[in-house]
Amino acid sequence: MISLHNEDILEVEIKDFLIPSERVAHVQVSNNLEHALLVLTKTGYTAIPVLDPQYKLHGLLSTPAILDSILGLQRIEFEQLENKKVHEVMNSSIPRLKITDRLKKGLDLLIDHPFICVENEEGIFEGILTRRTLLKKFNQAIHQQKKQ
Ligand code: 2BA
Repeated sequence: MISLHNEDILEVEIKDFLIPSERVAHVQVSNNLEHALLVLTKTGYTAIPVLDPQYKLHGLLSTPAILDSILGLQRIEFEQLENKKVHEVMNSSIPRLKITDRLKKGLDLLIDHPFICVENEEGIFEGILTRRTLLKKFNQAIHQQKKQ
């Protein structure tokens, strides 16, 4: 169990733990699904953020959602990929964090999601908070506490 000493960590602002937007793979709302599948496959990630040209966050796109959208009765209809757009398939009801939110809120959301998108007050995408980053932080804190 994480002791009370670690309560301080939970109050830290998440901005210190972000993967910044310039290092996050993303797709644009108006991209076609062929391009999106290429980005997802090349980066190796299961799901990535969907942004517009002003970097506003619109949702998330995953490989399963793309494949489901081109599933015909008998087969996967890959020829549909170039005609369909990202905004038709993305999930737009996603949890979001503000850059000023505390790690505690991130922890709550990361129980059910592998990563959470972080935006500023204007809804501009700032980066993501991942389970990996959070677990690393807790691991460090627990080891530090053991040494004391
Ligand atoms: P997934 O793609 O399902 O990846 C699950 C975990 O597998 C990742 O956990 C990471 O530990 C590892 N992993 C997958 N692809 C990787 C790669 N290309 N390089 C290094 N490690 C990789 P987290 O790091 O906690 O990430 C959680 C989720 O956040 C990922 O789920 C992905 O959907 C998203 N994500 C993470 N970093 C991203 C980035 N730079 N750009 C876009 N999306 C990212």
